[in-house]
Amino acid sequence: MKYTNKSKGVLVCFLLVLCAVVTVACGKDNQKKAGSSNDDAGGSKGLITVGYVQSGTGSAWSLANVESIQQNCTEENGINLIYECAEDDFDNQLSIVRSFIEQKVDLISFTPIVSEGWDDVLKAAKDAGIPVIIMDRMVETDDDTLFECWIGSNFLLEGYKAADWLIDYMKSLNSKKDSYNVALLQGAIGSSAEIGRTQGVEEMLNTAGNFKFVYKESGNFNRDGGIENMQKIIDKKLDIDILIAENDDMALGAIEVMEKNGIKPGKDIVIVSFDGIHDAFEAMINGKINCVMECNPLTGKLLASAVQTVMNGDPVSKKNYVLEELFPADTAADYIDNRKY
Ligand code: GYE
Repeated sequence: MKYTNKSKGVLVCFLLVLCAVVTVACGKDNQKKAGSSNDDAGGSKGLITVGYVQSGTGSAWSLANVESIQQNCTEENGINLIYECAEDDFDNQLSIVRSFIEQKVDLISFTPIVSEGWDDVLKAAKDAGIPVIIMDRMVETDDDTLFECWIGSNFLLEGYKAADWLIDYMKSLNSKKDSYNVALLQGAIGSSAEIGRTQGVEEMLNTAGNFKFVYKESGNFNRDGGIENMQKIIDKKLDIDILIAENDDMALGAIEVMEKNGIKPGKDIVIVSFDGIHDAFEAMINGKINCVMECNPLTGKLLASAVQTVMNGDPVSKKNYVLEELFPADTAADYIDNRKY
């Protein structure tokens, strides 16, 4: 069918680009210690002082991400990590980055809460001679000399893959309906994770033609957001066939509300979500989520390695995508025991 071929073509192109990028990813596993640490920031042991600010910790994914960064950016690996969390407040995040500049850390890293609005602070870091590594979400800037590299997920591809699975799955149900009502729970608006997933899902389902978005709101990537939005969907008496949640926490919140209202998640409403946290795998095994598109938070080792590469002055590829898989519910039991988050 026309839409399927077109959509799959886009998907294949992205997969090829992804493979190419991953093969050159993220420098070497460099064990050399860079001796140029900055004493003002407390790096007196010859360690590289890295100021890292996480966006927030409202999702199980972010907690796993923080843990991975803290476990890998260690003194043993030559790094003195100054960890901060911006609690999902963009102004707060900007001022934390500025304070890293004032402290004269050796390198700054952060997960941008939103993608726009970073140029000034990145210019200030550049003027101060402090290299920047961006993690997970991406910044929107015309000047990519403002940061050394980025390590994260291909959110657009995640959206395509999830929607591609959904199109095939809905076909396999052989329902008599000729159109499906979709509710989309977006992540934090303006974050590249939200922008990419929303675009991927919308593009592909709109091209398919038999999916209608009847509800589209942000649930801010957290459980309460899932609860509140599902309650609104019920209050508005929207008859939805499909819920797409841009992370598992929102899906799990929505599931709670469905169950309280006698709706069977995964059956009365098909549910697709993103991340792949342990609770989502359990929900898949219990038939409550139909498919999860993984987003890999275990990027701490890549960050530690990239820090060394950058501080050694070695070349590093600009964009480094992590590998991630799609898990339809019937595969969950095979993988749950090996999930690391
Ligand atoms: O999907 C979500 C988190 O930026 C990829 O942020 C990340 C997203 C992740 O809070 O759970």
